[in-house]
Amino acid sequence: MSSSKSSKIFFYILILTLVFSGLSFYTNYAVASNPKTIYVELSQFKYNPGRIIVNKGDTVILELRSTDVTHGFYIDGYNINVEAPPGEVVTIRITADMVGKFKIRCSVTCGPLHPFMVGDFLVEENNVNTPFIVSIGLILLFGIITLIKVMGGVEI
Ligand SMILES: [Cu+2]
Repeated sequence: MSSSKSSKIFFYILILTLVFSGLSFYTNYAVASNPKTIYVELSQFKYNPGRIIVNKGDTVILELRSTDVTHGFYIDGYNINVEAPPGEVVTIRITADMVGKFKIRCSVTCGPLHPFMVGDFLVEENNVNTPFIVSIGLILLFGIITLIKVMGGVEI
């Protein structure tokens, strides 16, 4: 194998790796399909997951649990504001009828960094998980290119 050929293969593997890491970053988010329960952990000073993604029209059930002190769960624009005392599971049901990005905020003063306890509630218009589909497409594309390069030695 010539050094230029192996460096090209290396290049494609590198791209594949980047795509995979981008994909895995994306899957760290909670993506709801209809209907779905999402478990959210509240602690000083964050929500886990910090980003909840649903499709328009979805009914999503959130199970909130605080691991330390009482926190609040307020969704800007969705008229939701509940308190989650430690050790309790607080269940809320949301019908995602408005598309957009809505801030989740802690509505209970829970400590010095309380104002920074925020998250995102994303309601998407489309039914498909576009970044996921694009990532899969890219992986297939680079996989095929790499196969052609390795198997046939064809210059592209
Ligand atoms: Cu808090």
